[in-house]
Amino acid sequence: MSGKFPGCSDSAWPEVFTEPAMPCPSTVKKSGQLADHVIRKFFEDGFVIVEDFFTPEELNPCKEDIADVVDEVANMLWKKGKIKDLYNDFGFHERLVRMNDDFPGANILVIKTGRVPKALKQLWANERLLNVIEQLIGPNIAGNPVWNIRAKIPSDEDTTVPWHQDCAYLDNDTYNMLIPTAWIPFVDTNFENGCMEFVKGGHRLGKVATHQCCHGGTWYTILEEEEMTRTLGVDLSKDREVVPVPFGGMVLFSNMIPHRSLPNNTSHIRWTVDLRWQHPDSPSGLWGLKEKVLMRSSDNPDLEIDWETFDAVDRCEQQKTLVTGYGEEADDPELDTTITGPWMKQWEIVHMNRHVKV
Ligand SMILES: O=C(O)CCC(=O)C(=O)O
Repeated sequence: MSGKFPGCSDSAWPEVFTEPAMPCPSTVKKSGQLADHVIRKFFEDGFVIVEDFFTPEELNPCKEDIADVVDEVANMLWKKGKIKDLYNDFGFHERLVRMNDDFPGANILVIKTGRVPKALKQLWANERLLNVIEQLIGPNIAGNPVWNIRAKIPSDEDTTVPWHQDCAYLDNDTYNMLIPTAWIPFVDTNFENGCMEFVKGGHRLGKVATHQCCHGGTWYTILEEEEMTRTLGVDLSKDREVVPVPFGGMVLFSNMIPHRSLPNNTSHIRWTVDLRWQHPDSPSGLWGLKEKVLMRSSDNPDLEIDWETFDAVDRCEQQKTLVTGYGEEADDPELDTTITGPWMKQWEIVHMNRHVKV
């Protein structure tokens, strides 16, 4: 970590692997910063829950922007005769469920949204949130290009994500980096509506277990429990933890920690976003397909975030270019509900479906 935390020579905390050593506690107090024991828990367990962080004023505009994305998809599907109604009477928690009943995969079209809505940009670069990220990776911060709006509709295989380490979706030049995620819900999340489950300490060896592709009818990688236990030295009978997070809270987690999300057994959508950050001098992990976006620079306190350049590249479109021939062709690209990407070449294909069909 030399040079990444200027002025910090404290070696009291062991380096686990190259980047992810816990930085020295900040001597400068900034708004939003978490207590040292919370930061320590992130490094020790691989994740930490922060129950009360965001105000409704910070989260509600994101809900409004997401509702606008749903509205755009609804109007597109309606014009093409794919849904029976615009379902305007249904709100944030249900409209997409109705759309999905008529056109399965409507929620994937929302997930594939290429540009970051304005309020999500504000959330991603939120001053207090960046002060927390600074506690994890230091004062120079970029947004990693992997971000997702997750519309987990009830009983939906496509949004029930099996065990994985996030690094399994990234190029192996990121394997010695810390890329923390903030998983931020727009509803109270719990066991019933499909919150996350983590395997405590699974990041500590700094290893990436062998994943496979693709799970069920989805584009997700698979980390088998036996492989996780063997390679990451975890004991699933005691290390797993289901992590409910209320509206206003978040869970911060490491790119090395094994985790999954549970099924949504309610009648409402579990809306969340996951946002990632990294050191700006390190690779972006997307095989050169899309670059990170600089958010904070210790040399330039007046930095303006260049969202225009970031928005100009659609990650889902770019990902396809490295796996040509993968995924079923859609007659109409606007109705394409497949997701393909380079991780499909990184891991053995043990199961074919419409996303990987070659
Ligand atoms: O939100 C989910 O359902 C899964 C999120 C996840 O696995 C991730 O952000 O890496």
